[in-house]
Amino acid sequence: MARHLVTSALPYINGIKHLGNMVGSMLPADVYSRYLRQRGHEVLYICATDEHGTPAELAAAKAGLPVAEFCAQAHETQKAVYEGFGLTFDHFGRSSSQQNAEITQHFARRLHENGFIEERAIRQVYSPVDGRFLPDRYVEGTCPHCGYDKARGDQCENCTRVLDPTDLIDPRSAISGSTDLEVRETKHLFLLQSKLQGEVEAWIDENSKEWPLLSTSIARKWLSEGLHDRAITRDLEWGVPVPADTWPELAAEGKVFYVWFDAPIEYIGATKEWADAAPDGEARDWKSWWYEADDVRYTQFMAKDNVPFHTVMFPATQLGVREPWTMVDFVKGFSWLTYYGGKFSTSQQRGVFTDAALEILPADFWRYQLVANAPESDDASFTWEQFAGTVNKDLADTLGNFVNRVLTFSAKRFGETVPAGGEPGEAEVRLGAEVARGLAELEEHMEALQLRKAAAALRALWAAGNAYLVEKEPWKQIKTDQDAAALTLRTAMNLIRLYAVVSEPFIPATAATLRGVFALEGDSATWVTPEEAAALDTLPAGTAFTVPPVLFAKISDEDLEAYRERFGAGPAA
Ligand code: B3M
Ligand code: ZN
Repeated sequence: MARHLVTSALPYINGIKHLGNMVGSMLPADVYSRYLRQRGHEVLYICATDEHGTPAELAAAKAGLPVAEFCAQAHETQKAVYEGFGLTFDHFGRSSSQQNAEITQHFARRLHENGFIEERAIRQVYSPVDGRFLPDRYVEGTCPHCGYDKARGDQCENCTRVLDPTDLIDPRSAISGSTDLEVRETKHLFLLQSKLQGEVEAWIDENSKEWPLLSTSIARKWLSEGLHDRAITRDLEWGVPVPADTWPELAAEGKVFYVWFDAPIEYIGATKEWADAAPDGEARDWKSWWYEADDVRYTQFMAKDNVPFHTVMFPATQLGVREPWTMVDFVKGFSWLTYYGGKFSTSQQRGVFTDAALEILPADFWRYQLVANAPESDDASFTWEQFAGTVNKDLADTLGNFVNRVLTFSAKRFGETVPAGGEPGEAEVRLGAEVARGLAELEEHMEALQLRKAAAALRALWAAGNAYLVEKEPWKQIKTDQDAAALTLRTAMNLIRLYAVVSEPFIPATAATLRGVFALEGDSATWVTPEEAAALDTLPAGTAFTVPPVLFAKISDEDLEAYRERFGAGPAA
């Protein structure tokens, strides 16, 4: 048994996320956390809203709310959606917490003491019309690398390169649209990442051996371009204040830390929030997960645009602090999920957003479809046609129909208890061996975090049940040999019980329904070994059961048409 720390990239506070965000961070982290818990590991799954920086200020201004109020509301809204998706965070925190401010300031002081932070005067974009400096996303313009004309001052969405506002061609203010911009001098703190390049490289060499290629290739590319010293403070209202004990002048000017400096530290901050929120009598030791925590295995989940920050910049920060904070062991990066091959776009209302998804269908439909088609090594495209295909074939036919056929037929012929009679023969031994092999495969892919393959292995387990039914034909057996039919149905019910356990990470609500089918003690989702699964005899004859309602309603042609109509389909305009 190990201790597993799991984090998924912190969703920005500025709006409801789309399915692409979900599949590239929180959902796979939840699937993995659930699996680890079922296997008896101690798991701490931490996430939070990322609340600082220009996106938060801009969204608050648009909503006409003070930024603190906007963030408090938007946090609750996002939290409710994630609960709807069945995400089992141990804590869903807020990067604007006091805990994060304290740890962020501590990191900054330590970096300063160790010679990795320096004060520099820099030239920054100033807008006389807006009466303020325009950091990051407050400036928009044309990307100097790829020519995309809506690039933001912090990063180009199109080519993912990190930018400085002064890099943009034809810059304009994101607040007023003013192009009357000047460059003025102001003081900021710089993180001297260039001094840490060698250490980060050595750390990557040593620790990235098992990472997926997507993660290592991005890390290597960044390192090969060289780590540059970066400004880690901003002229904003909202953020973690620069500590006055260390930088009185900057603190007096109201400087705050750059959002990407405090956001990864919030993984730690949120863990402290979790500990501070412990109910009476429950001891939660946040530091045991993060400090001198040699027994902790730490896995991070994120989309590819976040990989540089997690594989290079945050490690540089942690190394520069010169304290034994937990560093990541495995970085699971994801490519993009597209909508009919194009971008999901909030501004153009293209694609499916997580709140709307739950309005039309329960979470398990989405969870399974998204994980089974996750953009793991390449981009993947979401289309309604493919969604309906996966749901109808895998969930409705292969799993749902199997469960209903077996239970309905058995209830009708033998009553609502697992039927006795018959001795397992060659077909059952063969099925057992297949199930054991399939389960071992599922475990292997889960351990390696190959989620598409894991979903395929799960689907193969469901399909094995169907093949067995087709082979044995209990509806024919019953006419000539009651015992033979009873054996077939009892064996099939054992499969259902197995599905109720091994489907849990992917479709937890359905798995819970399936566990509730049989009148067994408690609701054990404890993982089973391939050997136990092969025996197909954990459900004793005589166990009472109930036939559940249809597990997955099929998506009809009319549904499909309605979804296409509501969400738009086809290539981007
Ligand atoms: N909020 C970016 C994003 O939502 C950022 C991730 C922070 S992880 C520490 O894609
Ligand atoms: Zn670009």
